Amino acid sequence: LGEHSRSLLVLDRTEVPWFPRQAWQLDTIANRVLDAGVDLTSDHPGFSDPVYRARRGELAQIARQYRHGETIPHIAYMPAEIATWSAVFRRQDELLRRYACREYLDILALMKEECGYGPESIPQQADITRFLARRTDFRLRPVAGLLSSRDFLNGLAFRVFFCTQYIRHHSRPLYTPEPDICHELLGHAPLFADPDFADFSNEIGLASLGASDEEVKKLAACYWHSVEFGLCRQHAAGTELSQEQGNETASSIKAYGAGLLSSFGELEYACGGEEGKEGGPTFLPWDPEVAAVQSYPITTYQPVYFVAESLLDAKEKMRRYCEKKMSRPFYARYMPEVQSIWVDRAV
Ligand code: HBI
Ligand code: FE
Repeated sequence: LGEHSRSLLVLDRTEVPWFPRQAWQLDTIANRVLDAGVDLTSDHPGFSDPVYRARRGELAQIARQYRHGETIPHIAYMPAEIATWSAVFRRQDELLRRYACREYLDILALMKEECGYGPESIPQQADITRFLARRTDFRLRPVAGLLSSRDFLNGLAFRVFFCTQYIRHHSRPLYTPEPDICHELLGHAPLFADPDFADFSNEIGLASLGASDEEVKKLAACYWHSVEFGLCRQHAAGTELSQEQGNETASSIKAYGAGLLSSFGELEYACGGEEGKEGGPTFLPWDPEVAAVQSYPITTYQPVYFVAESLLDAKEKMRRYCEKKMSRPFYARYMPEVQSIWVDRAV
């Protein structure tokens, strides 16, 4: 288990890909970034800006030095970075009121009070982590860049979200080719304070431990169609009453996926149109079995969105899928008291 390479474990005479069983082992995973987070490609908006590149290097270094359990270091963001955040925050804040799910909006309001969310300054990961840990035992942890699907999802098994600390280039505040703090803090962080969403994320993470490459690919697709681009129905207050009376159900489709919540254009595209409109996206009911094999573009708006009945519905369907579909010969459970994975053999 001390090995850090991609070796195999033998569990119940079956070979299983290595996976972390204790939270400190996430330190190894966190530094296996696919792109160093600093080698920008020539089409990146910050490619020919030496100041931006140096800053990226600095933040990547802070992430690399971080060890599990430490307080996340305070980052002194520069005026140019704060200006970019402000532009994104102001624009998004207004749109979110119209298209984000209720759970997200309730939590965002709390985070404005308790975590320094607002247009004036960039919230600190340490403050967000304290907020999340108190509510759902979820945590953010700094990471220098993109991880493999397996490594990234393995973190969720420990209720840990690998979170970048840099911001997109100021020349294009509405565009980023990679996750940045606007995406992580506005898109992802708030919903980890929702118990159902937190458990949902944890569920995908646990299923990824020791899963086959093919299974990881399916889990990553489920993650994409939910945590990144998921929609859920929201029933207006008093709906139960009107349903009893046989009236039409007043429901609307709202966003809970981070890729939508942090994107100006796509949020409106996914939630602003009429369902079934010509030329608009396709909406399918949330079904992990279908989502697992539904292909997706990563550089354009999604042609297909999955709509859950609620965050609880999203979680329960995901749990059932994981119980039924994972081929590995054991159950994995997260034990929060000792921040370890309990492995139990299947019978
Ligand atoms: N790595 N750092 C980081 N952040 C992500 O959001 C991320 C990742 N690796 C893979 C990934 N997301 C997803 O697209 C899925 O493959 C899990
Ligand atoms: Fe994301």
